[in-house]
Amino acid sequence: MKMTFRWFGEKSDRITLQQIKQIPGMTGIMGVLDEKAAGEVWLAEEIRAYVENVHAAGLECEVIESVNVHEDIKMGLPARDEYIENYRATVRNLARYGVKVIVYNFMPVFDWLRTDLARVTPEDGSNSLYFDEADLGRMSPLEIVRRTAEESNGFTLPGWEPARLAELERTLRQYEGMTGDMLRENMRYFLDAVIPVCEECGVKLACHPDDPAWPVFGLPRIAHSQADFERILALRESPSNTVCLCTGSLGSDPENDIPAAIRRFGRMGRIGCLHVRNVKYLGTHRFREASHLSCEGSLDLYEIMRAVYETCPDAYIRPDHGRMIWGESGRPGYGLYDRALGAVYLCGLWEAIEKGEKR
Ligand SMILES: [Mn+2]
Repeated sequence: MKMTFRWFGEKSDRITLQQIKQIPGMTGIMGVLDEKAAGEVWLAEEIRAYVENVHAAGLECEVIESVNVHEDIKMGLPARDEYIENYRATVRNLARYGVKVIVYNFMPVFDWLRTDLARVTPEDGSNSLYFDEADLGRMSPLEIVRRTAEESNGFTLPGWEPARLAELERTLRQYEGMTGDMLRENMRYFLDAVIPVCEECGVKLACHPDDPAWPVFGLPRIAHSQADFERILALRESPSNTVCLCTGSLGSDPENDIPAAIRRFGRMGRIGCLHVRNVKYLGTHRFREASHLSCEGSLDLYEIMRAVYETCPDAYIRPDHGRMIWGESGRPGYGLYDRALGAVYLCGLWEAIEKGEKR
């Protein structure tokens, strides 16, 4: 297991590489070039500068996240071929600088969605990301984008800066009538073009689940259950076509058995990396993000780490979203303190599992 930490880069992350390096057990980052728009080529020079910076801090940079898929690819529009060509170029450039896993998602229009980015937990005064389908039902897509921008300390929903709201309406209209099967065929087209390049470069492409794990605003979504991922992996049989197993995203639906999904895809050799965090169920389609500890959420983190240990022990892992504690403010879900606590807890579980096994 390689413990890593998400880092957004010097320009858009207040957390420094040195702070990350000081977290016990930390070996590397899961990086992102935050200023790149979907569809743009990540240039070799930009990647080199980023990776060298990470290496200089004594950390590895073998996983890159959010190489976002342009909406035209998901919609199957004629311009997709040009964007796919750009994606292939980005994969080659990342591989040149030692990147082994690239995380993407295939969610139409929205990346993750929450109805409250700073829901206070009355018991201890911390706050965390929260979702309630009933609240979402009262909001239009435009409203939720606007609210997210207002509540997120200057950060916006990925790709939806307030300046692009007019475009959002147009994009939503373009998805009208698209079914899951149609979206899956567009994904197949994308994978058929990109996976061969990944194979050539020794890179794993890892699909992140829908978050939350069900369709929103009537948009099709095809990556929120074990059965969905069986289909995604079957779209192109290749060790490069993998899952980014995000326990909190898949786990937002209590129907998903997370340890079972890890064991299944781990045994297949098809887990590119994992995001590990906990969620607390508060009702139907209603949850908040809890601390990482099993006793504070609804997921069994011990069983999750056991499943990793048993089936994909060399996987890259990062603590996923944390709460805001100790007066910290910053990018919702991505503060320093609670994620650091999460990382150390996961390392502790790992040590206990490993030593227990060797006894
Ligand atoms: Mn995740």
